[in-house]
Amino acid sequence: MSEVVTRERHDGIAIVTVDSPPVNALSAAVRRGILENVNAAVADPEVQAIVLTCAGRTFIAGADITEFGKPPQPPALNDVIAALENSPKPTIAAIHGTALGGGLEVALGCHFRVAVKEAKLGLPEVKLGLLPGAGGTQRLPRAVGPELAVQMIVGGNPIGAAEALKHGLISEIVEGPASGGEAFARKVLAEKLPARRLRDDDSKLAAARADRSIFTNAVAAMTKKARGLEAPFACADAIGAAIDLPFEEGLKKEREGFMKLVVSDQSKAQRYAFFAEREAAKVDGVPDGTKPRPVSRVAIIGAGTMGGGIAMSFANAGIPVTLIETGKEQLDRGMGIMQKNYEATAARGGIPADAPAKRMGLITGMVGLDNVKDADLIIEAVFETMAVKKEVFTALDAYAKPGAVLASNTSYLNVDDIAATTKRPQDVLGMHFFSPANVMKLCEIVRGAKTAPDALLTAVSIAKKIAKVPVVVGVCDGFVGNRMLAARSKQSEKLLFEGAPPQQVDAVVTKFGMPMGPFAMGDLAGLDIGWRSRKDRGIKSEIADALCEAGRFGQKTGKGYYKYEAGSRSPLPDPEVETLINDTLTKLGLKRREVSDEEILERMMYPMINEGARILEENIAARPSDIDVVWLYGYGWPIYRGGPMHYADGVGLKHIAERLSYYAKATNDPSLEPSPLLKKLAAEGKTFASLGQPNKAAA
Ligand code: T1G
Repeated sequence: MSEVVTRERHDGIAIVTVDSPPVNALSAAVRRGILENVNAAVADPEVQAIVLTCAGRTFIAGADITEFGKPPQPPALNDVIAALENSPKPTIAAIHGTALGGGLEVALGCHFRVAVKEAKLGLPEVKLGLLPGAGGTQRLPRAVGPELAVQMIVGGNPIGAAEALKHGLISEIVEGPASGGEAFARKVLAEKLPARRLRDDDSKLAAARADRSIFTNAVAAMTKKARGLEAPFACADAIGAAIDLPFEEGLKKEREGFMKLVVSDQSKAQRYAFFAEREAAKVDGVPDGTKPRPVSRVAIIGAGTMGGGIAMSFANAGIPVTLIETGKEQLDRGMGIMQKNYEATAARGGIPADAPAKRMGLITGMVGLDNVKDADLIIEAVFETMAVKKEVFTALDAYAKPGAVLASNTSYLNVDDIAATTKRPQDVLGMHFFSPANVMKLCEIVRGAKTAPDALLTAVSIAKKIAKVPVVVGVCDGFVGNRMLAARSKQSEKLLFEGAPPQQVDAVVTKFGMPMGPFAMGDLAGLDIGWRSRKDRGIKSEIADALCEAGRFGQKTGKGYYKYEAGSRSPLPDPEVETLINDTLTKLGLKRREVSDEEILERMMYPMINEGARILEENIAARPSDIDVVWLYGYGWPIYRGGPMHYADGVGLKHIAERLSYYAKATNDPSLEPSPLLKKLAAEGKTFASLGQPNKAAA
């Protein structure tokens, strides 16, 4: 195996270089290599200073997550860091790309840090359900002060080189990392700059030691949205130990906190989700060497809510967009809404003040489908009926240039039927964005029967480029996410008829960790949408129909399953709804019963999992983890539970199959019978993960 760490000496300066693609993660070999080369440089009388740098695209991006859950191999990361920190010769970390997690902790062990201007520095362990376990919670507060340390560690987001310089995390912004590091090393020697061990310098802790509210206020601000998560609070405790205790004792507290989190179900789920997201972008069944088609201009058909949100996603990534409408009035309305959205974000500091103008400058509004001719990718986001889609795709077939990829944003219509209206079905696929499309990260890439492999790769790679999380799905009603949601909605509807009030069902689902329950979601989307579609299909749903007949469409009418105070979006239980449900059930001759929270949770989750198993049987999703990625990034499934299929493995498929069989009989609903795949795995005592787990997540 090639050397993952090498050492050169340039006129008295030792350059230790890590070269372990793809991200120079701190595998055992890398840790060993750094330690051996630093010790050798310290022992080399010709060496006056030591620079640690990395080859490839980034400085060390953290511990090697694939090693978690396996027996630890020496040397421990803390020993590697101690060698740098206790070196009698100045040690300098020269940073490019992203110095993250253990990577930044190694740099914090050095006496100096320098970085190129595009570099990012962070401790994102909290996003893996962990805390920095190699001194980060003790050294970072000493480097930048407790407030920024809380933001970086509890929030988990990196800062740029300029901010790092401003707060004293780095000493200088340099050109090339290695050459810049070497030049800085010469400066340290020439100017006899004192080598500073962060562990010896508590000066930046003094204010918080004098007034702990500086720390507690920062923690309160950063844990506001940490509902249900363990790691953010453990991170805060470890930083608190840096304020309250001497360095070595603080390090012990950090270690204790880390060892607890690393074996927790939450961290295992969050590490699983990290790899699942990356696995999902690897498309099965594509011939080796297939390349995505180049995309330099995108056209979006429809400037409504979805079209506008999609256009913003591309503009945010700096990709020019032609936004097309049938009439100037609709176009102007759509452009106006995007402009307002950008200005509102800028006003609250979410984007720079000049961003609205820059991004709107990338969106060209046009009337008429013939304006798609320069586009390499065309995304249709028009009215959700097959008739309209077919009309649009027939026109696109005529106007779009050869090789342009034609994508429909349909949320459930048959992409093969849409493709069949064109002479180029190989260029047609679905790109199902989730509303609001400029915010939600999930993009279901719907692979048609005739979609060409390079067209598919084009959609996947452009989705990643606009910071979406692509998941390739097959053609069926609702694809993956909405198909499973339908299974849950059927049960939530039935629970109403059996006696569970909407607020009880929603409370169980939100307590589980979902952002919203099914009935509050219905009020948000608008109950009239489902009502119209049921009437078109001649289907009755007496309670929902009664609500709509009473003009209760949800938030848009100030009342639906809940009532809403003027100007508020928080759902309030409404006695009128209680009466309406009772009257409807009396009319139907149905008696209500007490339904337990446990039953509600099982009937919310297990039918979805069963539908997920059917989706795998039908090859609509390639892996169970793809289904989890859909729910994590499209529906707000709590990251610390990993996704429905990961959650099912934790509950146990045998138990789930038994409960589904019970409910199938108890509620006379054969659709609840466990699917063949679920039955088979349960009988064999296997897990969904046994079907193909993201290949790096630890067991
Ligand atoms: N360990 C192992 N593999 C990793 C990895 C890591 N830390 N980071 C990335 N990879 C793999 C990834 O799976 C993918 O593999 C490839 O590298 C490219 O990644 C002790 C305990 C660095 C910003 O959390 O945020 O340090 O799919 O597709 O979009 O306190 O990777 O190609 O086979 O994401 O350019 C803390 C995690 C660890 C950083 C690059 N560090 N990584 O993004 O590429 S815990 C992190 C990232 C820790 C210490 C604690 C990103 C990136 P494959 P990619 P990218």
